Amino acid sequence: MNAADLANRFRVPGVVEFSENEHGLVKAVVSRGGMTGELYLQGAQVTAWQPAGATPVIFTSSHAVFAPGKAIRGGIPVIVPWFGPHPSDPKAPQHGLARTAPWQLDKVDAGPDAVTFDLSLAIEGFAVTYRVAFGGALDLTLTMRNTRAGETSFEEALHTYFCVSDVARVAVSGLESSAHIDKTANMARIPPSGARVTLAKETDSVYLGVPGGLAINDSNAGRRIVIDKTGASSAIVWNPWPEKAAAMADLGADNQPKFICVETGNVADNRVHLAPGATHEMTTRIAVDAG
Ligand code: TA6
Repeated sequence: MNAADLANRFRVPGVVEFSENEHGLVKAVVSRGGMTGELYLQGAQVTAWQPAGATPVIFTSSHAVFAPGKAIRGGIPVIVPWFGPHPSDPKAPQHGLARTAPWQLDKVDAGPDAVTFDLSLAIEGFAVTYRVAFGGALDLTLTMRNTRAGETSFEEALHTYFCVSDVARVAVSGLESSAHIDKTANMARIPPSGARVTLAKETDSVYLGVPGGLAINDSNAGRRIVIDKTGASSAIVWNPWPEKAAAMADLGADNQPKFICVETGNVADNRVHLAPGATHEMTTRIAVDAG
C-alpha cells in the first residue's frame, strides 16, 4: 500500500503520519509527548526512536539508501530465517529475506503508554508477526510460526544499531559469562572473558547462551542503554571499524564511531527448531537511563 492508502486506514492525526520517498518507500512517523520514532514498511524496519527528553537511541547511517529491495543501513533490521550468509545457497541474500521484504501493516494502536504497530509477513514456510511499541521504552516482539507440514528450524536477530558518543569508549555488560564466535578470527570459539565488552578494533562477535539482559554503558554521554530480552539466547556485537566502514558506501568512516550494533536473537548453536504449526516468540525491550 502507498502512503495515502495507509494514512486512510491507520493515520492518527499528529501522532502517526505516513510519508513516501521518491523511490516509493513508505514510512510511518510517530510523535507523542516529546517521543519520536520512525518505521519503514519495507523490512518492518525501525529507523529512529528518541524517548522524550533523551537524545536519539536508534542509529541510522547518514548515507543509508532508502530504495526498494536495498537493506537500510541502520535502525533495527529484522533478520529471519537465517543470519549471515545462507547455509547452502551462495546466491541467497545475506541476513535472510525479511529485511528487504514488503511487510503488511495490520494494526496501529495509539494507546496510553505506547504507539503500537502490528505487522506480518509470510516467507519460506513461516508466518512472521512483529509488534513494535514506541513509548518511554521501545518494545519489540517477533513471532515465528512454522506453516510447513514438517519440523523446521531458523535463525533470527534484531540487528539493532545504537547511537553512542564514541564506539571506542563504551562498554557492553551482560556478556561476561558467555562464550563467543569471533567472525574476525576465522570463526574462532572464544571462552567467556568475565569482563564487560569494549571495542578497540573491528569487532564481530556472536555470543551464545546469553543468560539475561545487556547494557551499553556510555559514560561519555552520561547514559546507559538497557536491553532486556526474552526468548533470545544469542547476542551479536559489531562495528566494522574505519577501514571497512569506509568501503561501505552506505556507512562511511564518518559514521563508524557513532554506533554500535548490539543484536539480540537466536543464531548458530542457538538456532530455533519448530514442530509443524508451532510458534516461537522473542522479545526485546530497549530503554535508557543515567547509567
Ligand atoms: O551482525 C554483524 C554482521 O553479521 C557482520 O558480519 C556484518 O556483515 C553486519 O552484520 C552487516 O551486514 P549487512 O549485510 O547489513 O552489511
